[in-house]
Formats: sequence, C-alpha cells, structure tokens
Amino acid sequence: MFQVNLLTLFPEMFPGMLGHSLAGRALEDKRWAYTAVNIRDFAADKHKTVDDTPFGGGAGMVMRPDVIEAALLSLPAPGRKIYMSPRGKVLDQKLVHELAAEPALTILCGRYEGVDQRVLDAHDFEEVSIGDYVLSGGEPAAMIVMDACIRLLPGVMGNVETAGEESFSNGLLEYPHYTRPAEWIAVDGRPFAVPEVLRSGDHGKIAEWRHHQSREITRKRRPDLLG
Ligand code: 6GU
Repeated sequence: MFQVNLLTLFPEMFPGMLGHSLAGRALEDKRWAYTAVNIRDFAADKHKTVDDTPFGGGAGMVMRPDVIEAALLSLPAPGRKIYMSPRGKVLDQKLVHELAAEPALTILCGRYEGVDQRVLDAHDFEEVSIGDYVLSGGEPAAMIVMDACIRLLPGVMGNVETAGEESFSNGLLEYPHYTRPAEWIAVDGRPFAVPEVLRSGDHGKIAEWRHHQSREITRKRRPDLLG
C-alpha cells in the first residue's frame, strides 16, 4: 500500500478532494493511506509556537526547524521526503511515476514565508513545485502530487489503456474527444459535427488522425514539449 505522511499545520484539510471520486474509492479500497500529522502538536512551549521572525529581517514568519524535526521523527517509516515549495523542481509526469513507485512519501507543507532551511538540509528533503505561480500554502500542492500518484497505483484506474494514451505519457498533448450526439446544435444555433473520420469505423485512419491532432495541438500550445 502507498503510504503518504503529511506534515502540516492544517491536518483537517486532508483527505479533502482525495476523499472523492477515483482517489476516494482507492482510499476505501486501501490502495493508499495517509497520516496527517499536526506540526503544532510538536511545539515545545505552552503557546504552541511553530514559527518565528526571520534572521536578517524581512517580512513574514519562518517555521522553526526543531518543531518540524520533532514532527518528522514521530513517523515510523517516512520514506521519500518532499517539501512543497515554489522554489522546487517542477513536477512532471516522469517524477510522478517515480513517486508513485515509492512505498512511502512524507510531504512537508509549509505556511507563512517558508521553513528554516536547516531542517530541509539535515533531513534531505527534495523540494517540489507544482508550477510557476505562488500558493498560500503547500497543502493544495501536496494534494495535487498525491492525486497524480494515486491514479497510477495498481488497480486504481479501471481502464489500463487510458494511462498510456493520455497527455504527456507519449510526450504529446492528447487528441480531442467526442461522444453523442454526432450532430449537436449549440444554444446560439450553430451546428457542430463530430469529425467524420471518427464515425468511419476505420481504426487505422482513426489512430492516424488522432496522432496528427496530438502533434498539431502540441505544436500550437506547447512547442517546448516537442524539443
Ligand atoms: Cl509546492 N507551494 C506553494 N506554496 N506554492 C506553489 C507551489 C508549492 N508550487 C507552485 N506554487
């Protein structure tokens, strides 16, 4: 079973969206499990202080290394340690496959301006970002990492072909999809037809058309993916 340990000031945010749909079913089926540890439970003082002002001055507060370390050491089997941070390596499908193959992850979710660098260094946390924008905290980013991993776990996705054909697994964006009705009239009266080739029954031509569509949409939207 895939075990995810979360170090967070907001354990009640979990499982959140991961309690629903595909991931929620997989959680019920015990294909993955999580433990959300409240970092504040490891604060040493009566005020339960987890953060302090930054050395050198500046805005915001920094999470204390001693408190985070105590929370980390409470875990019996932390596995691969990840710190969610916009400074990290940007998540891609290759890293998702790697993480999903681990028996356990421990994901540190920061709040405020960040966490003291020394606890990251001392315990070899890998910094992972989910993209070039800034969130107010690491929890939603952790859920995104987890969602991407969970759907790859054995037995989680019904249709095993789906994982191989989708965007990124072949290095291209996915081709467009269509279902009934074959001829659809939008609310403003404009007609939209399903491309004829998809109704032809010619599976060779359909595969060729889809591959062409994938290449074209990738070239237009994400030329960086074509190298
Ligand atoms: Cl991992 N954390 C935060 N706080 N913001 C982010 C992020 C992570 N990835 C992109 N923006």
